[in-house]
Amino acid sequence: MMLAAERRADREIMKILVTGSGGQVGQDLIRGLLERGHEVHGSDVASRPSALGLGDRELPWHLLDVTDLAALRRLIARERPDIIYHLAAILSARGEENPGLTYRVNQGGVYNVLEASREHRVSQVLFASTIAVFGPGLPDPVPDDVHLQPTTMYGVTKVGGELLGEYYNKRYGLDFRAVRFPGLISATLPGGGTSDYAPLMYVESMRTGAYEAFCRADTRIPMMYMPDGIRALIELSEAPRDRLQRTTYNIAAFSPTAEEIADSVARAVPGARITFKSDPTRQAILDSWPNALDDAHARVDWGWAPEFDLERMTEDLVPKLRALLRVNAS
Ligand code: VAH
Repeated sequence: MMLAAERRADREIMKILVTGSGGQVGQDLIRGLLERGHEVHGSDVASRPSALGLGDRELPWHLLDVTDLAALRRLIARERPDIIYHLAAILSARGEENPGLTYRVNQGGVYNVLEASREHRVSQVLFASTIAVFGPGLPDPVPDDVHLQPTTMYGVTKVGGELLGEYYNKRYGLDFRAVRFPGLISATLPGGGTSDYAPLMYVESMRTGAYEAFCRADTRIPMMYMPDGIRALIELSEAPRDRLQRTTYNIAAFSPTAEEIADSVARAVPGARITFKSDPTRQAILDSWPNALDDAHARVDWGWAPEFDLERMTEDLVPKLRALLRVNAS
């Protein structure tokens, strides 16, 4: 059911609101949605990053604190989006520094988005969940349906978000869809994530020639190149509802050790020196996460398949980062 949408060529053009637009996923998602011809509105507690290179005409921007339900109601009533991508969240490592704020932003924020979407008949809500919903002692690879015992407040709030979304789907018919992201690697730097050692290997090796990773060399978690992550969210949104047997899906790409990532970087960035010095707090979080995911349901229900492995990612990312760092250096 499309509200205020119009059909064009091969897809329906939608009006889309993205929360957490200034974050690592948000900036690349916005570019992907604009490339598909959608009308996109950005929102965040911060102003539009200049790095986006977009003005008000291409990307209207709304200052929004997702913990403020009244403000969210006003924005949705005024803009009438067809779809909301809800990305706003405090990530795992930063979340442990202030669990109370993380609960209010992450858990309160997802409740507010679902409630305002229900009230204003938003036709679909996409939610960025994460492998942080999983705790220790799970099978390898980890399937979709296992006991969820996260060790971080971030993980707890993402389990809550998945369950709330399922409730709003069953109780009110809200079309809620979510993917559990692996650690995402991109040129847009993340902030406060425990998987950040991976993108930082690329950025710091190119910026300074060296990087000391805060994890052991044998640390292995599921990873994904951002273009695959963005395509997964959009393809899940575009999937026919009657194909979907669940509301939340594991998605996987590759599961390298930190040392394997470092070796890939060193082959592409000659002279790069990457070392390892495990930080106990962040290592404990990493060790509680899966080594690998089973994403069979996503592949069967809506045709998910990654396009990048570690080497293809390195080949694509390093030139982009070189250009970006040269621009920022000038
Ligand atoms: C984090 N980048 O590190 C996020 C992600 C799988 C990790 O959810 O918190």
